[in-house]
Amino acid sequence: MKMTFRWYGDGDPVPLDYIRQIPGMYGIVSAVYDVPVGEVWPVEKIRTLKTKIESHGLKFEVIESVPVHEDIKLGRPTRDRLIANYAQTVRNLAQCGLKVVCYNFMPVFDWTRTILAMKLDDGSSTLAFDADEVARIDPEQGINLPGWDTSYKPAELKALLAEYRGIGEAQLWANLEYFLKGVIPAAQESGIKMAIHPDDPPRPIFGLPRIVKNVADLRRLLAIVDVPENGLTLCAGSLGADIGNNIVTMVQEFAGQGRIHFAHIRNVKVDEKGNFHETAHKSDCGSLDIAGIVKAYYDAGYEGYVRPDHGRMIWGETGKPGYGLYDRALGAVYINGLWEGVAKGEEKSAH
Ligand code: DNO
Repeated sequence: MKMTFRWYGDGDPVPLDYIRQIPGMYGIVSAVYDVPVGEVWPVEKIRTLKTKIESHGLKFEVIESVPVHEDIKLGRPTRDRLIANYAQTVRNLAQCGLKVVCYNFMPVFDWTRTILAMKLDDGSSTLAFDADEVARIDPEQGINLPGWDTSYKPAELKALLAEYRGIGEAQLWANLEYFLKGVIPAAQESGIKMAIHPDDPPRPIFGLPRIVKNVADLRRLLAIVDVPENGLTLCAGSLGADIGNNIVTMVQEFAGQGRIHFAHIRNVKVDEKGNFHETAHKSDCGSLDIAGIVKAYYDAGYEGYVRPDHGRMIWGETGKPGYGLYDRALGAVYINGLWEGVAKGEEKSAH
């Protein structure tokens, strides 16, 4: 297991030098942020980013994310050019020594929360999702949630939502298949592992189809192109927001098959109605068995990348919601501790 930390580039308030001081930190997960979605990431830009990260004593082997253009998800005629660009970006990343590309196939919007700073009893604040609040929103009237992509004008958003309603899950699957068949060969040739991130939360919202949300979806995805380069970012917190998802058995199955290339580990407190909030990583802070998840990775002989996922805001820190330094650093150290505990336990029982 290689421990990594997400960093948003020069605008990130968390300095690389601080990340380096987290014990056991191997590398940075980042992206080129100033190339428009759908265009090729130039080799020079990737190199500049890599040189910068490495000059701080950290490796740069994982991209999160190369975004998938909406036209690809919608299956519009422009998709062939966009998929060819994506494949070229994959080759350029390989040329610069990158190993894993995380991406998602969520229509219109990435992760969704209704509040970015819910107060917890201990005075920390965290990201949360209130299912009733989402149900009350009429997307036709515009969506105004924290973190929501405001680049869409209300009329544009309305048209896009209507287009996706026409598409539904079956066509979205077909469009994902078309994308994978275009991109995975480039990944195979160049030695990149593609790692899809599941939907967050793992259920349809605002009438938008969502297709990467449970074990059946993950199996279906992997079967489309059944090679190791077509793999997963197994995000415990995203999938864990559905109490029907058992993350430990998912790790056992998919890490066992060598199909998880990137592990996102975080905890969430979930109720039956689908409301949830993010918690500290420690197992008893939330609903997920983080110790069991880490052990499952260990038992599967997992050698891929892992990162602590969102953290709460603690100790007066302000910054990008979910992506402060302190609580994520605690998460990284906790995960490393769990790993070492399992490893040492195994050594002992072997003697
Ligand atoms: C949220 C992240 C996601 C993730 C993308 C991957 O904090 O886990 O935004 O980076 O879905 O494409």
